[in-house]
Amino acid sequence: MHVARVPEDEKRQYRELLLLADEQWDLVERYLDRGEMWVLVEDGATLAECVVTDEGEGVCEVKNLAVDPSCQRHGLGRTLVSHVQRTYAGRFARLRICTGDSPLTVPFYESCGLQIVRRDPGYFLRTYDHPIFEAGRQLTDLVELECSLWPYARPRTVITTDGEVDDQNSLIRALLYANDMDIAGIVLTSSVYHYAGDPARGIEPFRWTGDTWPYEMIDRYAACHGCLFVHDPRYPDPDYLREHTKIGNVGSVGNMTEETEGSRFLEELFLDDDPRTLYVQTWGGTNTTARALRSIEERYAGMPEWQDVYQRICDKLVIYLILDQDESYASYIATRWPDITVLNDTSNFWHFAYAWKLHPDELNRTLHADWQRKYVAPAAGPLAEAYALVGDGKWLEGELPEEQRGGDAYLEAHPECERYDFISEGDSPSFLHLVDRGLRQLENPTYGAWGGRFSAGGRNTVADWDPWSARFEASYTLTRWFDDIQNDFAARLAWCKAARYEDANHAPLVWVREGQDLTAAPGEQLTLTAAATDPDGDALMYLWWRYAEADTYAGTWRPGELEDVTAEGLVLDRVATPPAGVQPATTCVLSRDPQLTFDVPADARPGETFHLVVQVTDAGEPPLTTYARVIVTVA
Ligand SMILES: [Ca+2]
Ligand SMILES: [Ca+2]
Repeated sequence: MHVARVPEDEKRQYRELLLLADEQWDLVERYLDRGEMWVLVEDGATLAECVVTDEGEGVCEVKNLAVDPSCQRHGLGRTLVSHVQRTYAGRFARLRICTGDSPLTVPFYESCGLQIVRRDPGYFLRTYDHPIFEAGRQLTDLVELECSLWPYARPRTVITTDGEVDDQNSLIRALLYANDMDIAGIVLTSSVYHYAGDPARGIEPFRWTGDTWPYEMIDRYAACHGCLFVHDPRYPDPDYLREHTKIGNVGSVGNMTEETEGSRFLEELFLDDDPRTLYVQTWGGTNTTARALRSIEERYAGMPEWQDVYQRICDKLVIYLILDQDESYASYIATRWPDITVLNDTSNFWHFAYAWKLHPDELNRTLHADWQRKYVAPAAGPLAEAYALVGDGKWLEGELPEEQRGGDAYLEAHPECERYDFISEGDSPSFLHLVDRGLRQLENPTYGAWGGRFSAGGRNTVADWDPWSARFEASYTLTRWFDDIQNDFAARLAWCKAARYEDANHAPLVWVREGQDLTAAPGEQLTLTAAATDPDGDALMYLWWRYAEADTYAGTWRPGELEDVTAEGLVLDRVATPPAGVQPATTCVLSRDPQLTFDVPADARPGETFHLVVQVTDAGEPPLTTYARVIVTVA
């Protein structure tokens, strides 16, 4: 089952379905040509359709939504509404749906997140030339519902990268998520680990892998784009990505003395009038970002508009740091732009990087050679072919001999490694944080999701209970998701070669009938009902659990100060072990059914929260998981 756009000259082939939603053809004709039409297709049969129009002033409207009578009440209408919300979020601010005042449709649209904003009494009597009946009742009033599309907008982001082997792997994965993020650009930068050299200053290159590799990765993406587009029409055009890939300050560590193509590009992005948050992913040094900010400061400081420019940029940027890879953050950004929000991953990333082997097989099995060979084999397409694995024979131009993890010499020197083991994607948490699979982390990074969980101050100094090591670990806020993250990656690699939608797996769509922001009194019993559809019709497995570490309920023990785990002068993790006899607040499974009853503890205090997550995993290959998080606030 998939959603497809109907070509302009084929819209009238769906007359029967269109009339199901709007039974007077001359009224359908009023909007059909100016609308975009979408259909839900399974095995060549059209099961549902909708038409979306541009109503001006940032509003789009679903004018006509019909589900074939043979398959109503199976979540197909919801799939289409969800598709419209995600697809139009970047272009419109609000979604409007007008419908008859019917007990069938109004509660349905309300459960899709829309709210009644207006009623038009007598509309159906005035507009149609015959009485319209629905659910055995004659329709008289029109009900207008709306929702903001901002929550559905794809996060806007720019990637800055220093070109290490694991950056190259991260870019492959990032390109496979180019449908779920709005990638504003890719900028090459230097770091303490990698720089291109600067002959004028007598600086030799160090571990520099060149400046053509991002373009080569985009060429590979281009070779897959036709297939990827079948699986999600939001994958951007490869030419767009090429044009938005720039070379920044790469000559030396922390260099921000001169403007470059990359710094000028970032400067324009920071100053543009797109009101969305711009996530600046920092896979290397912050120096090109810092140069862009300095150029803005030099241009505006001392001018009347400076305070406005400063505030606008501080409100707009979120800099996601993977380690501090040069001095420019501390010496310039933190001092001159202290109000910019920073998400600072100072240690968790190591565990999706070179430290992944510290964990037991139960946790990291999807990083082992046998899993990689199965899903990331070169046969999986042009992007998988470029993905670097231990001992795979790849040689990275410019990199040091001892860092050539693709070579046999590396395997000999590292007997703990197996050929085709995962190498690293240490920078990927910076965009895994942006992948919204229902965990709501973009509302608040303390909630935790695929990019890990952060303190209120934006640092990875909070910990989750790791059942394998029986202690709280900051890294477990990231490693707990490994299987879901990796299976999702494998499915997208399969999309690269699957020319037909039905030839690959797609994740389920999940919602909770009672809503996702609930209030309850101490001692109250809540009943929650999860529902889901799978685009492939796969069987679904439900699991409700309480993400206790993300709660604010004070009734159970959680760690305060964490202890640093260090190796070779680097902080690898932050951990805590509860005192003997203390029962820590940890994740616990609550139900394996779609329905959950949850008793709010009697000692819960007003304002405290409970995070209840339902995860739904399909029976596809590889199995894919989507979540819905319900936050219960104590009244
Ligand atoms: Ca890097
Ligand atoms: Ca599926």
